[in-house]
Amino acid sequence: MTAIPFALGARHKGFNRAEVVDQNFIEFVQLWQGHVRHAPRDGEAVLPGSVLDARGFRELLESQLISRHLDLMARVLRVQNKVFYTIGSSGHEGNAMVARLTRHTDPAFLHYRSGAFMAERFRKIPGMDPVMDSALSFAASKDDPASGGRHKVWGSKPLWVLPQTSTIASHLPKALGTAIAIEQAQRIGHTLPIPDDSITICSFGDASSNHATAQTAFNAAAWTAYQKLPAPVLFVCEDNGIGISVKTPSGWIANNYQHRANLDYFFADGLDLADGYAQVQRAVEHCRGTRRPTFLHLKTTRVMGHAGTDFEIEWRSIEELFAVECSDPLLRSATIALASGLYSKDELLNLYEATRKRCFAAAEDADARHRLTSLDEVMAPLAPYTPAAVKAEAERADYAEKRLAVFGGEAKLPENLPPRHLAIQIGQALHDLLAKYPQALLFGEDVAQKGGVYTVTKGLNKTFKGSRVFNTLLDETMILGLAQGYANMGMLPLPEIQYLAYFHNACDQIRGEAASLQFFSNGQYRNPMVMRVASLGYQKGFGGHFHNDNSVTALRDIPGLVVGCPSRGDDAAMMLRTLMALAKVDGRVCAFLEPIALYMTKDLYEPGDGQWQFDYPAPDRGMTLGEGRIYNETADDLVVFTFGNGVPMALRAARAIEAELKWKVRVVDLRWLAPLNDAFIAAQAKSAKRILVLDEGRKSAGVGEGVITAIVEAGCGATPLRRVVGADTFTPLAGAALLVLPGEADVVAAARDLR
Ligand SMILES: Cc1ncc(C[n+]2csc(CCOP(=O)(O)OP(=O)(O)O)c2C)c(N)n1
Ligand SMILES: [Mg+2]
Repeated sequence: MTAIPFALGARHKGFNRAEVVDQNFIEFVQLWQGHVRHAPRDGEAVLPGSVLDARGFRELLESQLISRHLDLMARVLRVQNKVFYTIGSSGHEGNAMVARLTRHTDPAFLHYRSGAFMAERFRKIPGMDPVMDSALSFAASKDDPASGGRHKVWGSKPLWVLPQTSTIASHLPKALGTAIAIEQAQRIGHTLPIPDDSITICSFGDASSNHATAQTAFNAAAWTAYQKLPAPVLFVCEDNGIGISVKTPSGWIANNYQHRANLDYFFADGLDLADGYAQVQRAVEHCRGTRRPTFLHLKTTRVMGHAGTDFEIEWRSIEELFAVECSDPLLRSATIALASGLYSKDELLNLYEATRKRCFAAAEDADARHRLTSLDEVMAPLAPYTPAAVKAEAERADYAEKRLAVFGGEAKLPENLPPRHLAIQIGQALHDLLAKYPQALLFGEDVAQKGGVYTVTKGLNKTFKGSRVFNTLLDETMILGLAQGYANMGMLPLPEIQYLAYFHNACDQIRGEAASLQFFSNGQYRNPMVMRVASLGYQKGFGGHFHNDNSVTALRDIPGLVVGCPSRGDDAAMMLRTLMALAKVDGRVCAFLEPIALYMTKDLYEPGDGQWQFDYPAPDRGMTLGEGRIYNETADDLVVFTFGNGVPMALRAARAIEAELKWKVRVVDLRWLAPLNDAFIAAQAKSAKRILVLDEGRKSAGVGEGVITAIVEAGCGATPLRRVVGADTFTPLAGAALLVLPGEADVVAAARDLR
């Protein structure tokens, strides 16, 4: 590492460290004195002993300068309101080496300090302009090719850079999932959209490596490799020694990762292109060749603070700042440029200034472009829905032969069997869907040989084998990371979460990640999936809170997510078809809440009446998103809106109400909890004399609130209305559980109250 003369930094005690860093580069070049070699030709080592050749160095240097000047431009134009993001890449420009040494078809999940990586990857497709594309993103322009002006993200469809959110470490599980998917696709005969020997690249900061979501991915990667299964992911830890203002203990990254079994550690000096290149190359080649999870510890530094709003001078000593600024990798690159004889001082400074000009010109151009100006524009890519195509796909039944093989002949087709209950019919529907979609995979905890805790998935593993139906490690975050990975590679994942309480444990993988991908990529990337979750209460006093969690709230407000909840087997089968069609056709992320307490329910009114078993719908029958089921449609004395366990409960209560109050009762099963079908609710409410909303979830922010809002907004606020709802509490064990959940008697009592 070449130190810059101390006097240089000492002259700049200014508040604006971006200006200081900028000036440092210029003065460093002007004052540089050293031996100048005979300039190497393209193909010759840039410096003796370096693996990097002259052309490679020139291009990397250019990428580094583009990245630096984008940062400097953003700091200047932010205050003029022309740029809306100032987290930069300064000090991390060595990551351009990772881009150069990988392919543009290696899916990349990038740290926010990836300006130089992007500039370098842009070279891989002639005609693309990293400066203009980045400027459009900084300016939140509608023309931004990454997100269409929705966020400043590093992303590109042609360059296989999937845009990431600001939540640190949240991208590691899906990066690993994508690596695993690359290999698994080949085992199930699925054609990948990228070459078979691709790897995934996943970069993040040193502080972020401590996050639970990062640790989850490292553990799962090692767990996979330990079993000799391939997982070609290149984790790139860009270690600048700090996270905002908190220093990473010196040596922590090496100490923590150097000797982790089944996570192969490599170090590279990201501050020095001449030395670092061979080190990065070793890591990339190891990952691609061995298909093992690889941890590249890339030494970086951070100049110009965490973001434009971080005035380091206010909380760090000036001596420390000088020292950091002296480690600026661009000063080392300048030394290589000059010492190698590739650039004269004037040529280097001209290149520096020309790059500055280019970045500012692009930013001014971007500022003049259109921005998002209407809500419709903003939301356009969030939740695409093409009803006719979804219906056609849901009802497509062109796999008759496969069905015969799966079910074992005509007589054993489920529609030819007697009526069955929910658990059986979900299992049958899943057999059907795995037969219909060769690219579908079903996975989760205990789902394979055991068939899940409630045996819903029993038999699938035997029929479709371990590459398509398999147990995962016990980690919901990783299950959902895997799902995103498979989806990224064009497969149709059906992840199972064992209980709703454990979805909450990993919620961000859907909330922050999967559900946001179409939005932040302007519809260019999609990660369709149907997440099945064993859900809700009423398990006859069994299980306590964590097996009876009734909070749908955390799912309902996730933008773009579809949530379905059946109350009976035939509906479940049709809903699953629709959800798979939504995933396949429109790339939607879907959740399917299976009411555990109804899995085995066969009777409705009396023990043995068998009235909660239904005929299996033939495979050409689907259901429209938002379509509810109405029982006793012409009744209007009382209309009960409900879902899930509430449906059979309301039907039983209706009998009692009819007997006691002589009212005719209509029961409306919503079936779709997000988005709620406001028009359908309004239509049902308008023809009601009295309304009851039966919501087994908790009182606050539950489905019932949405239903009542729709009723009031439809102008039916004057209709007498009561809500029967779960209490705002955790669910206790044993019989006490029924104290917190609505019961049949509560429904009847609420009806009396409406007299
Ligand atoms: C889950 C989460 N928690 C907190 C933050 C706020 N935050 C953004 S960056 C950052 C520090 C990250 O440091 P590091 O991983 O070392 O990356 P660096 O910025 O140094 O490159 C924090 C705490 C966040 N974005 N996400
Ligand atoms: Mg850091």
